[in-house]
Amino acid sequence: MNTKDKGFNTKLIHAGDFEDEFGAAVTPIYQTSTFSFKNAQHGADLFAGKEKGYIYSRISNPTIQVLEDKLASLENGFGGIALSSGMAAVTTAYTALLKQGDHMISTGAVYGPSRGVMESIFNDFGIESSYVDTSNLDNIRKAIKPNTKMLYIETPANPTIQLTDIKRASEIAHEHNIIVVVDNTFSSPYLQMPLDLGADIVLHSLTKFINGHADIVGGALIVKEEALYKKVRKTMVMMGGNMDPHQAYMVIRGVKTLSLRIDKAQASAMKVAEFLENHPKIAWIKYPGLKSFAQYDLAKEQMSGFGSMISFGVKGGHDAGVTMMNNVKLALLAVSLGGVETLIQHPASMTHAGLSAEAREAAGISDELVRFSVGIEDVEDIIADLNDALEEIKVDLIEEVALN
Ligand code: LCS
Repeated sequence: MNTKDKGFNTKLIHAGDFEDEFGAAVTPIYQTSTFSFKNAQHGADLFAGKEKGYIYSRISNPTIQVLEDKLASLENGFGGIALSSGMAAVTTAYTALLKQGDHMISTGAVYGPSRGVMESIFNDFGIESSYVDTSNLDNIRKAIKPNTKMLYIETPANPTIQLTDIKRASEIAHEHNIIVVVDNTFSSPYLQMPLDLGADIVLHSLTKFINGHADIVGGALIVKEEALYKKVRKTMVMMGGNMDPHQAYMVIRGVKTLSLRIDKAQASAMKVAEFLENHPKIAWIKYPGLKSFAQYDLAKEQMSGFGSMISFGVKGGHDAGVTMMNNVKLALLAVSLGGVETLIQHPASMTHAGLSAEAREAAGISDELVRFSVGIEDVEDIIADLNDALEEIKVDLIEEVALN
């Protein structure tokens, strides 16, 4: 079905579909590594690109292609590239766009390993990096060097929920021919469309909102223009970070309910955020939908909804936060996010433990920060769970910290 002029929800269900010879309503899983050629000439023509078709599943596969075409349609890009994980998407983007002697600028508060792999592996290959607070556009301007080739933005950032102005940051980068990559994992295309705002590439950990059911790991890159798409795709094929057909089937299944899940989760997140903001044991909270959120206006400008990720600090600091996490019963104490289950975790000791204490501090990832991913359970139960866990924090613990 051609969904080019159709609405977002129609694209979620039908974009990328092909007509199955048996009329299957759901994309079949082509669980095959290789595809036979009709004859030697056919094989040669496929390799030479003279004919379209499938050769080998690291290069492309019908099930994976449905997902890639669907994601490209949802993000308004020329083409999608599905990968085995979000980190495979990150490292493929770095490898495709940067070579020895190049420099990249990135949001300081990115997902820990997106920064860790740059600083522990790519820097050793002679690629320079500057991690700055990209929420202040002046920091981007100041960090640009003659050899800067990539601006890598994560917005909202994991786990600080800090935003970067995609449109204006892209304008600055493009004045210097710098390619802009936006990690859109926290919003998904339902809430934020980076390519329409000026970015060149969108990155996803599909593990999160897009698949939404905490049952696979996957990643994707969606590229706006054909020439850059071909370059990145070639890198994926050579590096071998491809997705598997069964994994693609699971994501195609999960993404169909993206808007329903996000509508429900973000409505609950607003209520959870209001509850936490008014709770006497909460020291601070960051949620883009709260009027108290420093970048509320930017959130309204570049996002069509505020999402379901919240970060907060408990009075009494790290120890009080640990007491709370040890006492939730409904929320799972687990990393990852964006699934139907509510999750809680502690970035400084978990997702961002690989960063140095200085890098965490500079990025605003304090030891007391607790990250909360609101699921689609009944919001009254989510709030009651938080309330009960906060009850377990004894007031003298809070006072003790205040005295120190
Ligand atoms: N980008 C963002 C914003 C992420 O949150 C993650 C994973 C990745 C990329 C990497 O994707 P993966 O390879 O895991 O599919 N974030 C995680 C987190 O916050 N907890 O566990 C994983």
